[in-house]
Amino acid sequence: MAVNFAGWAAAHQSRFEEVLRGLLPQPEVSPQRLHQAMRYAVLEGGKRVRPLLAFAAGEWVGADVERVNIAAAAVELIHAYSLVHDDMPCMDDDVLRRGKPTCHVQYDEATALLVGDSLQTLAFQLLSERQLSDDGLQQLEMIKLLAAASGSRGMAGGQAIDLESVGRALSLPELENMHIHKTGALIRAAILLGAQCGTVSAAQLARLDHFGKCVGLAFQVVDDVLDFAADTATLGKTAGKDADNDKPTYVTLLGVQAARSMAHDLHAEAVETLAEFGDKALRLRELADFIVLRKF
Ligand code: GRG
Repeated sequence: MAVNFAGWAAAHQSRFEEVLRGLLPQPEVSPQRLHQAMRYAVLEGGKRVRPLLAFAAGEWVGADVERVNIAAAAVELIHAYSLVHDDMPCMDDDVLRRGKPTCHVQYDEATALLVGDSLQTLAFQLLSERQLSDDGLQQLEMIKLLAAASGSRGMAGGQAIDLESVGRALSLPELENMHIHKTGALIRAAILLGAQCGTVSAAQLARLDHFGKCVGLAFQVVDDVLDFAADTATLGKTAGKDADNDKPTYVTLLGVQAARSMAHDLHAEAVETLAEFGDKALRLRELADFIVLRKF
């Protein structure tokens, strides 16, 4: 019997939680406090959107789920590290994440810094010690892809642009450039890595990359709308932070209605990109729906 999207997503989310539990250092292993804090930052929280995108892309190309587990975990560990560092006093200085105290509040700043460092290196350790592809060169390309998406020409670079933009009026292309790097790069990487765990043609990868670019940007536009329109309890993180921090967003630049309509346009473009793949791309299309319609 065909499983609906909610059932498919819930099954992957609970299965993936166990995968993460097994891959993270165990809490009783020394140094215990660091390992406990790493598990605190990663486990029992988050929508797991990036892993779900990797699983959907992997299923599309018939990839071995054990391999996709590792690719998805590497991306989620990088994502979790970025949230821990982003919440620290030297960046966004926030106290609530995923409905619980942020890592530096629950532990301390030095531990939070080391949690981010250790999650990032664990991601690359996993990608390099587990087999993700029958072709060793292809696997090296996958490691390079995640490094590029995470570093100064990807997510970390986007974060640097974000920090520099506080109190400044950015143009729409400047805002887009910031978010393509800060949020979009890792979302794109999740999709491409999931697909590269199987057999995928260059043409299919190009389609997936364009799909990822559209949903990555849509994700951020919706994030800006939710920061403006939703409450802290629903989001599990402090609402209204962008305005409080005088940050340029799609809402401040376009207004909330135009931002919503931009998210819908990006969604339409994403779905159109995969149109020729029909039912094989169903889960990816459903994830695009989820990203645009989400309430948290
Ligand atoms: C510190 C190098 C470095 C980068 C930080 C991702 C990021 C860059 C900052 C997070 C701040 C933020 C609100 C970014 C915009 C969108 C985003 C990535 C939201 C959080 O992702 P979700 O909604 O989070 O997927 P969950 O908790 O569901 O995993």
